[in-house]
Amino acid sequence: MSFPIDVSKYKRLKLDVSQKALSAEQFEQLSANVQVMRDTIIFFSAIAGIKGYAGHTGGAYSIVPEVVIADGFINGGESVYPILFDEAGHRVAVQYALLAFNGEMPFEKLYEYRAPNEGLYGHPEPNPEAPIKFASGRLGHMWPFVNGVAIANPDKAVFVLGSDGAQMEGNDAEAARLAVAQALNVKIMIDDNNVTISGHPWEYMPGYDVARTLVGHGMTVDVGQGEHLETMYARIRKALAHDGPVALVNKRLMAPGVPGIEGSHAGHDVIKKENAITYLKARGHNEAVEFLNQVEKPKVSVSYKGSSEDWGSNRSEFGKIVNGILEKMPAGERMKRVLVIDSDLEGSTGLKAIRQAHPEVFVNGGVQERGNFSAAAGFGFEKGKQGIFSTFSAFLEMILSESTMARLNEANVICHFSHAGVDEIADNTCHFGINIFFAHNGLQEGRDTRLYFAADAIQLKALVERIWEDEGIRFVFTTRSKVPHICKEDGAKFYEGNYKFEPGKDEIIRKGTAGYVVSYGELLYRALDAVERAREDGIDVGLINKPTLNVCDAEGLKTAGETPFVLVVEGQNRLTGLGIRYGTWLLENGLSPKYKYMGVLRPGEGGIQEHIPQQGLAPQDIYDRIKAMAGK
Ligand SMILES: Cc1ncc(C[n+]2csc(CCOP(=O)(O)OP(=O)(O)O)c2C)c(N)n1
Repeated sequence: MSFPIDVSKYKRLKLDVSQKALSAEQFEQLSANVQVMRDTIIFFSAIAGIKGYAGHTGGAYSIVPEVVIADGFINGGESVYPILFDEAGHRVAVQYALLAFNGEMPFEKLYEYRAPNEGLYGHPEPNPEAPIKFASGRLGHMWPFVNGVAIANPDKAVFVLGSDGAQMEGNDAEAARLAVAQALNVKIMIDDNNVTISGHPWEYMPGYDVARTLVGHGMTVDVGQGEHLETMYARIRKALAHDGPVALVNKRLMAPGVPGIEGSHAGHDVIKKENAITYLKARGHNEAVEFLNQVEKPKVSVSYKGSSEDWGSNRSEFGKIVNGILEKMPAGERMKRVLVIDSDLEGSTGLKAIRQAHPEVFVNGGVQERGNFSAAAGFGFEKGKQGIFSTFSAFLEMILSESTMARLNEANVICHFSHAGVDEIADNTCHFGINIFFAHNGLQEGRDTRLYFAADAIQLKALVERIWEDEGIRFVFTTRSKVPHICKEDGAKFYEGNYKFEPGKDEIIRKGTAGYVVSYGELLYRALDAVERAREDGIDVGLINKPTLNVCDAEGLKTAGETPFVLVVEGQNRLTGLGIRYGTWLLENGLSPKYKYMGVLRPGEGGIQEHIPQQGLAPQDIYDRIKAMAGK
């Protein structure tokens, strides 16, 4: 089937900075281009949604006018750096659309948005399959980088696509100051739609004003209507004609004109099939509707030896567990003792349940992890009080310096970092939470900083309840993916009943004599599957769970280290994870079994459950390694 939207209506514009207004013909073409590109984005992002790859429609759809105009100036041969950098990388669908419309990629490739091994990743990442020319995806990281591009290319203007969400990050304030002080020729076009993931900034962050903030930094700021194409053209042209940094603040609703998501934070995510169909039908794209009706979600059902058939979502459980603890506190005590700060990801990190049940302790802190972490830590400055901070594990890399200062201030914080590892990280490499051991940066003789990673939801409950009253910084990790429950040899759930979590203690899941696999988190049940199969094959290999990641348990170490081999299996970066430490512990303790460690090795290649096998961490890979180490 050929591409079901008539894309031939799109004609790339050639724009000229000396032309103050669009001709009637140019205006017509611009309008047609905007419409057909928007229809295309709705169509192909909906495919990813139906397939279960998630994604983002509204932001990409919204910024099409400025993308098409800026691209027209590049095509017109103006002195503009030929990349439309985007600080809000989740809007990558517009970049893929532009590649197709500019003939750099076949339109049919768009069907593969966020699919595994196709190069159309959840955020921009340069790769041979989709010729994206920059990487983005962590908010607040692009403008500072673009400043350097502008310094390196003093004869060119450099565009950045901005968003009101990304502008909350402190980095953007720094970037604005540098751009102003150095008179950099950066043109930032900000989609100021009053929508981020968990709501409307004007409601949850009253006082925040993108334009006034930038004026405060000394930027030349031009506020206008994002949906008014003539003035959008005139404003971009004027910004290009101006020597120095300019911010165009473009006001518009989220996903203007899209039924079901216009103006709503639901528009941030991928469009639902029903809404896409209503939209496409209204524009006469019947073939596209037919196409969507035929797309199916790939079915996957797997079960793992040694684990339960039922699965739990640890990241969602976290909120419920905290609620359970809060409920046991006298109501008047809660606000005095606990502060929960979300960084615009409450729906993903489980904090939403806390906001709903206990709004009195909850703050929506917006997209500003560093400040939010420190505020949580500052709340926990006094004994008996504690802050709870949460975001994705990928962004742990952002708060390291703050955690050092929080430790020196003897602050009490529980940090829930969800989306650890790579499992089901559809957002791809920039969202991999693989450097969680960076949090292990205190001093051996200083205050404890503990890293905890439960293997299933039952263990998580025991763990959080146990460490709640501890002091200092406690990092609790969960995954995006669900996990089954770990079972005993008789099939009963391992962590049910009288189980008590003991910080620092390794746990023997299966006893062995031939060697041991040491694992934790989302790799434990996979390792268990491999261990069970190896045992069936006559290799008496054992399995240890290491839920306290950064403490050497001498007893657990001895149990494993006195057997012929030890294999560490983890979903963390092989260069920074447990594997690089465990070998040292063995040697330090006079133990010298054969030693290997498996972890995350390479950038992602999209998809959902494909990530773990792509890293060579599937049960079969673990099984093969066990066999090799056992000499079988
Ligand atoms: C450093 C960092 N923190 C958090 C996120 C998760 N995140 C992705 S988009 C987003 C906010 C979206 O708001 P905005 O950028 O204005 O985009 P829109 O909702 O308009 O699409 C957040 C919190 C991220 N990608 N990077």
